[in-house]
Amino acid sequence: MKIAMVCYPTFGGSGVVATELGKALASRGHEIHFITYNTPVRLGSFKSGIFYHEVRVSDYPLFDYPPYELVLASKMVEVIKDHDIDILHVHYAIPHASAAITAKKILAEEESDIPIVTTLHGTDITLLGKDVSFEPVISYAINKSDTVTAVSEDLKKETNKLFGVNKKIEVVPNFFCPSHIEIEADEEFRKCIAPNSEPILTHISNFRPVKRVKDVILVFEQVLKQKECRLLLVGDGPDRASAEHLCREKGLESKVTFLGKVKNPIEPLMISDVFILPSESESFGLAALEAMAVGVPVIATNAGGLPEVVIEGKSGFLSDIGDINSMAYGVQTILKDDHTFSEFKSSTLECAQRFRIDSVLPKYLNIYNQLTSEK
Ligand code: GMT
Repeated sequence: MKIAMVCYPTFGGSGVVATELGKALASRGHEIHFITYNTPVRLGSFKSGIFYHEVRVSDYPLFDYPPYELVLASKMVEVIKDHDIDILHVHYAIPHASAAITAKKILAEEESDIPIVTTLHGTDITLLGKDVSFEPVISYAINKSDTVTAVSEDLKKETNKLFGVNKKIEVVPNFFCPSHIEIEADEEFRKCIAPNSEPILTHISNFRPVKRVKDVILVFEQVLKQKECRLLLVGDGPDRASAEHLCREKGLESKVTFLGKVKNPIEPLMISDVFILPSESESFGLAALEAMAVGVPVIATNAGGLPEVVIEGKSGFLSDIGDINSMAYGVQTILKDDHTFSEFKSSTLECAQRFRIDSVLPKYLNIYNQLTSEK
């Protein structure tokens, strides 16, 4: 099958899921055409069956706001026609789904049809979707897509609540690829972060307000009162400066490492003992799943789709948003003694297994097959 995969090329979860899905499909013999404005971060080196088409926006001086969506729609039409694409799979409602609808209409003028699969990832619904200026376009794009998927039951529920959706949304959860976690922990790296073998608490995100990075630091401060440990913060974004400031204010800077953006989050996760994700909203929490996939238990909030990923008492603990004491207690429980810690590690690994790519990929393939047979 020939699939055009449209996504954001950045570190965000939606781009990561789209890229990994495309790579997994290509390794099973499908032809994948990525359409986006930059090489997707997780694309890696050349692989057979993978093509990348760059969307370039003109910097014509008349444009105060470069018309990305229009150029994207044109690129979709061009790629679909030139490569005889069977399915257009767009990740993230804005502007990808709306551009896909434009492309579909253009092709319909030429008596040709392209089935559209739209995957909703979270912030396109829970943050942008709440902005009334986007609402009509998002509703339209969802309703005109041939199939709509959401990455969790919670996101499906939120989408139905916020928009006038006239179709069934299918839940296809995010996944991890076992081949990507087959790396050794870097002991030198671990030693740099925790020279005396202290447990390492880790957080990975885009440091946006929704991630509540300050809560991570407050939880760490609380845990430190009982147990020597280290904090590893991975990623970058608007709240990084204030997080660094908070660490200095609390005198924690010698025990906290800000790593910045990394291409492969598995490397810091391999040296981590507990992962902390205190988000205010999270449709799924891909970072939590990646931690679980390498046996790192997760302390998360009970927001959004997180309870569908993190299983209370098995792969970690869930707390109310902002409940620092409860989250610190969760960390302390996991790190109580070697036996408890290793029990948690193995039950965490077990909980992650249902999100292996081999269980999730057939769900997307069924959707594609159904749409192409209808076509
Ligand atoms: O978390 C972010 O801010 C990035 C965002 C994105 O669009 O890439 O992540 C969303 O999609 C991920 C992949 O499906 C989910 O795992 C994240 O939970 C979701 N983020 C939020 O809902 C805040």
